Amino acid sequence: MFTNVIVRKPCRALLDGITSAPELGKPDYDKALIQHAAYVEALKKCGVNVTMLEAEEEFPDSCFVEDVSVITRKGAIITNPGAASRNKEPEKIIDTIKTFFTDDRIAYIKAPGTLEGGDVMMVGDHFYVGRSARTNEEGIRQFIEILKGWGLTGSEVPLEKVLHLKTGVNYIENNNLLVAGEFIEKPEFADYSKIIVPESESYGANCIWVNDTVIIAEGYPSVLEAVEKAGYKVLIVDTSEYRKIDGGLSCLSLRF
Ligand code: CIR
Repeated sequence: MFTNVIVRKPCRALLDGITSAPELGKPDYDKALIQHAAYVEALKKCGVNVTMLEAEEEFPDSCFVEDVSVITRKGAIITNPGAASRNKEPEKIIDTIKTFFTDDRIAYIKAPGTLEGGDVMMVGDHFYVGRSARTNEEGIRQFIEILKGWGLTGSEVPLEKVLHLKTGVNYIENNNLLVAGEFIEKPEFADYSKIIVPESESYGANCIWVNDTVIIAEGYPSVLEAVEKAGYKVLIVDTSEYRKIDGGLSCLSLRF
């Protein structure tokens, strides 16, 4: 069960967020704000308390709070993002994290280690960590070391194609995993009950489980059908403006 969610209002500089898909165009800021408000409403429907942080114009991608911290049931890890324009972004979340955790329950990934929360997938007390262009070997080593100190475990998953681990694989509890692309065949995930997302809907694989409801992105009918068939309540949120800068449902919040 999650009790708390942290989100950050998108800033106007969102239009300059990092993107691998410039052909999708720039986000429309007003539309992004409306979508963000709908996202927050959906989260509230799942029974969580939402902490909304102020927009941070200095960091175009700062609404993607998932990347700057990983929150476990034992403590929070402040990350060290591999993307240069995001590297100092975690400083902006520390004060908020401190309202939830004492200093001995807050750990930090330090250079030369890099890690972004989008590369971390929590399955109970185990954390899969994608080794990506943003998260390096040293970052993963530090992360797993911190987890061990808290009685939790972690393991590395190499990525070849996608930005972050959760771009292509997401755990929705009850042993169910949504998988797309390179994650469909990965041996690490062989024992899960897999919902295979077709290539044409791969963006839709980034769903979030929040207290027995799965929030999914608008416009991915086979994902919707499969998640409903698996027995979940579903809420749909349009994330079209975030998709333009490689963002999705999981990146927009910290859930704990
Ligand atoms: C970035 O490239 O860092 C942002 N434009 C998108 C971050 C998406 N975050 C995530 O998948 N956790």
